[in-house]
Amino acid sequence: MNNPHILYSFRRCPYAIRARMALYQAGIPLELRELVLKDKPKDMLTHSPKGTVPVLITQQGDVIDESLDVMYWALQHQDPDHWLASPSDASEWISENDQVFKPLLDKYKYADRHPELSESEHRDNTLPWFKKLESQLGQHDFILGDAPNVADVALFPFIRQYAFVDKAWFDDQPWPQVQRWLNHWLKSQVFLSVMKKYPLYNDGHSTKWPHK
Ligand SMILES: N[C@@H](CCC(=O)N[C@@H](CS)C(=O)NCC(=O)O)C(=O)O
Repeated sequence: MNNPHILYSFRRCPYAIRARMALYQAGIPLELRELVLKDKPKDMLTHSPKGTVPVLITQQGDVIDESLDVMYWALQHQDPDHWLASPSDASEWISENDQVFKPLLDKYKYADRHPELSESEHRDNTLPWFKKLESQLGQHDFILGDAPNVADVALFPFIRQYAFVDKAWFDDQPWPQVQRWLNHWLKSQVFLSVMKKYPLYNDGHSTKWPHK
């Protein structure tokens, strides 16, 4: 019997969430190894010494340890809803999210570690990003048109994390399109399916996934 693909993952990590969403969408079965980040297993670090999740070890033994690479690998196998359409626009949105917005999100979420500004000043720095997203989502249902795209899925876990820092404040913002889009993904089958809780690999468990 073939070895399964193996995914080292952490349930709440936004990078791992987007990778799992693409793997789920592509219908790729694998062995899921759910971790605690404080106690990374040696076998994962042997394959990927940088020590971040997600890490995918393919059946062929290739190591893919960047979430975007996992997403593209999965969707290149199977992309039933054409999430890989408009690749250059998608990659612009994703790189702005990862390079510009994500560091601002971290400063807002962990404002106590960045005392050079107050929490609300850190949050103010994110407002241009939301203005841009709101305007884009006012033109069509999803970021790049009326159908979901890899850009939506790559950004969504970070917008989710941001929204839940202070959900009452977020819900109060004049961002109806972003709120609509976020709610769509929060209720989606693909997101709910990848957020199930599994026993930890650190305790000796791994899970056949997806577990329907
Ligand atoms: N560029 C990486 C970033 C992954 C990343 O930073 N993951 C975080 C968890 S959300 C991590 O594993 N951090 C290591 C740690 O906290 O020890 C990717 O896209 O996969």
